[in-house]
Amino acid sequence: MGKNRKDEQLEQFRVDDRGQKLTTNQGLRVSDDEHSLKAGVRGPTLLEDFHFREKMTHFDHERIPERIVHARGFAAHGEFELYESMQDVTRAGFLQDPSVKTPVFVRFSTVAGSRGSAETVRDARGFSTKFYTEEGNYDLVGNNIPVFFIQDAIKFPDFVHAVKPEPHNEMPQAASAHDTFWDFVANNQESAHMVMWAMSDRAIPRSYRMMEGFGVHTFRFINAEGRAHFVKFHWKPVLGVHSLVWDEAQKIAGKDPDFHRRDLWESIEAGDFPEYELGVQLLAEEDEFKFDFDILDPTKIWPEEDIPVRIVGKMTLNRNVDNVFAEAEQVAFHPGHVVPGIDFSNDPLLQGRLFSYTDTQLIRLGGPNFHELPINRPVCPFHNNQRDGYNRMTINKGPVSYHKNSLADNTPSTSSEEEGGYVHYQEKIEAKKVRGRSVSFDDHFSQATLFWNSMSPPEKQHIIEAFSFEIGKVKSKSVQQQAVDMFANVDLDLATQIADSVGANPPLGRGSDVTKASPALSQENTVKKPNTRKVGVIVDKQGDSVELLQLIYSFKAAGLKPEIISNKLGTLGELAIDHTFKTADPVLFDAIYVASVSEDLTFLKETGRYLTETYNHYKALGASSTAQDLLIGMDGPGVVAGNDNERLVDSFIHAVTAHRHWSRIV
Ligand code: HDE
Repeated sequence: MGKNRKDEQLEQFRVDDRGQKLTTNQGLRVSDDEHSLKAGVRGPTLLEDFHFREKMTHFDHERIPERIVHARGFAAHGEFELYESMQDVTRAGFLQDPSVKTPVFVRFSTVAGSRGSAETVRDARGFSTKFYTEEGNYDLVGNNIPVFFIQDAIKFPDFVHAVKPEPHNEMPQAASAHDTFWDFVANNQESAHMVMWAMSDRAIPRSYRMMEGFGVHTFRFINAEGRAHFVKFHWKPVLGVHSLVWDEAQKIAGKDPDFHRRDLWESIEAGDFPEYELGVQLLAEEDEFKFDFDILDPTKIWPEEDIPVRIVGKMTLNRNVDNVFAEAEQVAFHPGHVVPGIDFSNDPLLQGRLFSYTDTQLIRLGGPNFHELPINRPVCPFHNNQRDGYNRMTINKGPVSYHKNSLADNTPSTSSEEEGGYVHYQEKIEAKKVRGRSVSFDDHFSQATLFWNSMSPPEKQHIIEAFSFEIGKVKSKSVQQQAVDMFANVDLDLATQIADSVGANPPLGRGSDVTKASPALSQENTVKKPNTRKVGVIVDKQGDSVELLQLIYSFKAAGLKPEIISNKLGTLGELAIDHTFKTADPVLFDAIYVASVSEDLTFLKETGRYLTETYNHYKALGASSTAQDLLIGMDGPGVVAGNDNERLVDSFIHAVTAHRHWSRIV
């Protein structure tokens, strides 16, 4: 893999300490790093021990404030390439020439949990992309859900206070299943649409590699002639959109709290590079008012069936970070980092974000020079008259640090639009200064119902169960009832089932008249591929090693990722056993295949546990001829056994590709 411009730039900051002499930060060689300087080996430590003081002081300052939201995240490097020039709609340099590859850095995150929280919690996921373009950094700071909880940025602190752990006891961590969140929801009903997504399978993704990304807001594209289009951004994962089941997600939170970063890291290390296609929905300016929703309202989608998604390029994540803190933690995204040809709309949520992100970096990264950190530096030159501040790294030469000047020939100089200078889109505005919201933002429920209508029966069932879980955890009966009554506006049957489950009164409200659906919203219609699916292969260490080798080969040839599980580590023929029953767990696999069994009772019990759990999570199960009896009683689709091992392997791969077998009765 060749180095792109960002890799080359980062290279000068990389340090490999291996094989080097230990020194202080001043470069002084250290003779002893085991003992502090003392007055006698049993005596007190001396203040003059500068080495101890420097080491300890640095350690004491190793933490920076975590992000107030999206604290738990992980990131990777990659590249973006364009399929076709987009010059018809935007003059953005990186969207002109399909032969140009733009380096990117992408950070995925959960929203509510703190930096050490589990990754598989029910939550939206952040999906932030920094494009290092020749015209400066462009940040697309999105989520895996295309709408948001609120319509005006001024409500963001309230929303975040409500979803975060409750302040009196700091519980629960990384969870919305508590009173203040649902109290906020019921009393701020613009949240209805996003809550539907948050209660759906979208909020428990199987992998960062298998979720969509959305810019959420309406942005603007402007072409070289100055013509503008409204635009919504989409990332579509090449592997399709897939989710965990809730029971599994909760168990993984304990078995492997790093599940999503491990998945991303391992895939990239293995060369299975995550890929996402970039899609845009475009709307001519004159069509702004043609819809039954306001295109500036961030609680609304543009249904793909009405405004098609034009697929314009692909992003490939092909390199893991060298250092999580230096890169994933210090990266500073900002929806206001734009390039010529991309501009904002008046979405009041977006407008507030344009303030918040720099403000948050000032406290988080300790001052105004965070753009100098290696991960944040543009790959193009940057020059201005900003000076000084904490941790300034650039050494600006000369006496001039002001504009306009004559001493430096009035440089750095501004650029005309033709020379690449950013010119804001000249939108005409005639308005009164008011605190208020347009009445066109008032319909909070139609698209929530559209989402509900678009779900397949199992997806609907999961939503009912998620609501029942979340509202069931709420202690206040009043809040429970308010939430039930609110969702009667989305669907009466949904609300009635939640009420029944949480012991609330049957909902007030008459349901919805909306019958429209958007099939693109259902995960049932997503791409399904076997690639990179993790299969736990259970073997008895006395089993047939040649048969196992053949099996593993067939699985790998189909794109699956087999890992071998037995009661003890060691080898079977030339294959290493990857896990014991205890070091792995069925929830960590997409499917289980029993290749051979032993008579040992513990072995049989553990295999039974693996199979039952996998069956209950609707995942594929397989057993070769000698092990097929273990599947007795596990009926329904996705369970494959038999005597013809070759056919069996094919049917098993087919069963894994289906992702889940919802029609199973568990
Ligand atoms: Fe953010 N958001 N946000 N947000 N957001 C932050 O910026 C904020 C919103 C999103 O991986 C913070 O650097 C306000 C929508 C992502 O580093 C902060 C509002 C969407 C990330 C902030 C929103 C997002 C953040 C905290 C309402 C989806 C993680 C740390 C107006 C389109 C970026 C930071 C990363 C992070 C403010 C709403 C996505 C506080 C005020 C809508 C993916 O500045």
